[in-house]
Amino acid sequence: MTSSRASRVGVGLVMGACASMSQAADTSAIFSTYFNQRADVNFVEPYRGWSRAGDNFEQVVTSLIREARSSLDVAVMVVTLPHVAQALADVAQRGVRVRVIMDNSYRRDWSALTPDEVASLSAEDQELWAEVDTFVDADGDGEVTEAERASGDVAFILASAGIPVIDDTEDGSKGSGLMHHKFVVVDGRTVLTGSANWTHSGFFGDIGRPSSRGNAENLVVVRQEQVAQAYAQEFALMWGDGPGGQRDSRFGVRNGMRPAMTVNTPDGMVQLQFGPSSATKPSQDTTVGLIDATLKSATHRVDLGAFVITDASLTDTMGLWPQVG
Ligand SMILES: [Ca+2]
Ligand SMILES: [Ca+2]
Repeated sequence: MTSSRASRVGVGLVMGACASMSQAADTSAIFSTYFNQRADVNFVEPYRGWSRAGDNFEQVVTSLIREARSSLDVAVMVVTLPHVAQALADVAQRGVRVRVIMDNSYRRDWSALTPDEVASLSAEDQELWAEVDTFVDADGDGEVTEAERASGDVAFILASAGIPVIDDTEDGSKGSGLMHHKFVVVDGRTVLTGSANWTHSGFFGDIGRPSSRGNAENLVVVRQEQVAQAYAQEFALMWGDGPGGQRDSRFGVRNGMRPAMTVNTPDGMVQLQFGPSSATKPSQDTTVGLIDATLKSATHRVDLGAFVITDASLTDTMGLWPQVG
């Protein structure tokens, strides 16, 4: 599955430090980075059982989830991986407060769709349905049993564990289809973020396509309370009072302007900012402005990996580079 919606909402996390590179969780490092396409480490994919190069994102995510002692705030556009849901259920069952926010377009009872409903989905959604179906109808007989849902259906596993889940209709709207975050805050002290949705196609590749190893994606873990708290505050704006109750959840531009913040750590500096911003705000105050200022601060080299770059001010900035050398 491609990420055609990847550019709609910007979250800028610009790291000034050289992050550590390790497969195993290094709980002493402030910054840890992971890449599912890196060539220098190998792992066995948990669902297809294939040995391959890259970091095992699911292991990174579930290990971090299992570290939680008090709270887990998960804001991820789409989650389909049963092992992740099971890890969330396990920590909830030992008393950790787990809260989950997803995008309304992807928070569906996928396994309950009729063949006609599946046929009417977009091609992108059909791929996602097929992924969920592979997990949920584990024996592939076309019938979904209660036992199959209990082991393979994320929505069912979270609901069974009593984990509250909201999406961006919780503000009383029809939903924006733009809850594009992929982060989890652990105990208010550690945050994992990155480019990948928590799906098989995001972490490992399209499950039914043997040649697929997935889009090139990254995860970043930051063990620094100020950074984690910035994400916790973003979560709190979206969560409001949670499911039902008041309509005090806020999404997208209704979150108001959150300025860029800078955090200095012993291992380097982090600048971060949450989008989107209202179109009436000056560009330099937005995530685009933060990225642009970071690009302009380069003196001799920029290594840039992006799925798509459409913003004219950023391409203008890069267009100047050949002239400045
Ligand atoms: Ca079945
Ligand atoms: Ca509410």
